[in-house]
Amino acid sequence: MQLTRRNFMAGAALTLGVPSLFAHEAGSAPAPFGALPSANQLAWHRLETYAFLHFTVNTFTDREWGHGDEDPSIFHPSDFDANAIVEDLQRAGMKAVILTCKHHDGFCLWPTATTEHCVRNSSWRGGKGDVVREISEAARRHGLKFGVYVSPWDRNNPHYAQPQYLDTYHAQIGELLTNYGPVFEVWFDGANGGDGYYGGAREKRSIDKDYYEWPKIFALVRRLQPEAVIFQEGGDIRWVGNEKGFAGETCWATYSPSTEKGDIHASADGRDTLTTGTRLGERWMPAECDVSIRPGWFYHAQEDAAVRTADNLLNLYFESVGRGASLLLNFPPDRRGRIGQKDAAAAQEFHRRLESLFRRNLAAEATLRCSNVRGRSQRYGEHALVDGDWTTYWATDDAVHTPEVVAEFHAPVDVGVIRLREAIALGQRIGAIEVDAWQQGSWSTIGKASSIGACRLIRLDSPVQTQRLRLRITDSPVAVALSEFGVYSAV
Ligand code: FUL
Repeated sequence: MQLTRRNFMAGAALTLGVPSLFAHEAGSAPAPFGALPSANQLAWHRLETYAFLHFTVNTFTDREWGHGDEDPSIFHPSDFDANAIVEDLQRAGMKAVILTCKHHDGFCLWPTATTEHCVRNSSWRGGKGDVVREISEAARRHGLKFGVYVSPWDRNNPHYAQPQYLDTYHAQIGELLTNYGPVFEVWFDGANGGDGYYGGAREKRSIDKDYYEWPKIFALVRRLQPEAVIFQEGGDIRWVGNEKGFAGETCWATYSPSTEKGDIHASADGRDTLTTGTRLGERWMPAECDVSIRPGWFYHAQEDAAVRTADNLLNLYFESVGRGASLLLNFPPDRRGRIGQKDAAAAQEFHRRLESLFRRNLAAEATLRCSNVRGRSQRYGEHALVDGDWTTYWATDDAVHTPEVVAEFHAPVDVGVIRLREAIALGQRIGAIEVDAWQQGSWSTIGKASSIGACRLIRLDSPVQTQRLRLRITDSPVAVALSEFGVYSAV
């Protein structure tokens, strides 16, 4: 007899007998486990892919880090068009955009009251332009969220490394978080290289880690933009430990900030705990993978031939979003103030391929059988695994930690990618899973993973043809709460 979802539930009720030992659990959700995400972090998890825009005087000097002595008049994009930029990002599937409102050189892309080193003194639009306004408004018009990057290190300011600079810096943050509408993320860079122009002093200045008064800055962000997440040590989102676009194969959203003092951003690559997170860590602090579509963060004509391909971007996606982190993909506008055609085309093709991959969840057309359903309640049944809703989930009874789900397809299917999402509002519960395919009369394991969290993608080296797939939770300290079981054909 073919089991349908409905008669499986009836069957389960019969075999388990009534009343169940766990009848009291029928209506109650599993208790939350470990560190939990805030509402801001939950909203942030939904974005998955969003863009960085690195744009400033460096675009015109061909540098990555401006010294701080640039003449503001050199900022002169010939054809700046915020709508065109945001439309390119939208076609690339980007859900938000973070603009470098001030990079290390100190030049402000908005007409700030805090310094003359800003767009007001540029030749662009006769000094009347405001890049922050135009990008933030274009983003809102196109349904993308807007975020700000505002570098703590300022190689232009004469008072940098002295207490006086802090008033300026905090006021700059205040302006950006007051005058440009809702901000979803505030990005505080950790780079502090030392030497700079500093109002003509041209010397090396160093600071200690408490210099910026982070508690004061965090309080300012919380007051002015209560829905924003903060990217910075001790904030809401952690750096993934490299700028190559990958999270660890195991990457927990939970993290125990290191007791080690110093600048976590100072190392270029592979800071292990940042990359993998901490199982059962004390805070929910998921990883963000910042990476550029070109070798540099800013536009350099000589890198026109080195734009990532759609294939390469897909790999980044599987190694970031597919491991529970986010992909913050940088697009450097060129001297026109536009995203290059090659960059836009590669990113658009990347998005098109992702859309076609995830268009059809084969598991939604299969008959699903779960080995256990919490309190045998319809509410926690297998249908929640395929309804596309992140808030509903299949859950097990408290005593059941290693359940399984079998998907029976109506005809053989080619399985290329599997997507799992935990109901993360209840914490990161699952420790490990395995996936088996029914082949020639027995089960063979085709995939394994450790951390699941908001998203885990298992990409098979080559598609596996099968009519029956089994997901086994092999390690969980508590009842399972899984929101999605997605089965997709290859990209
Ligand atoms: C780094 C900076 O030094 C780079 O210039 C860039 O802004 C990158 C996103 O962060 O720390």
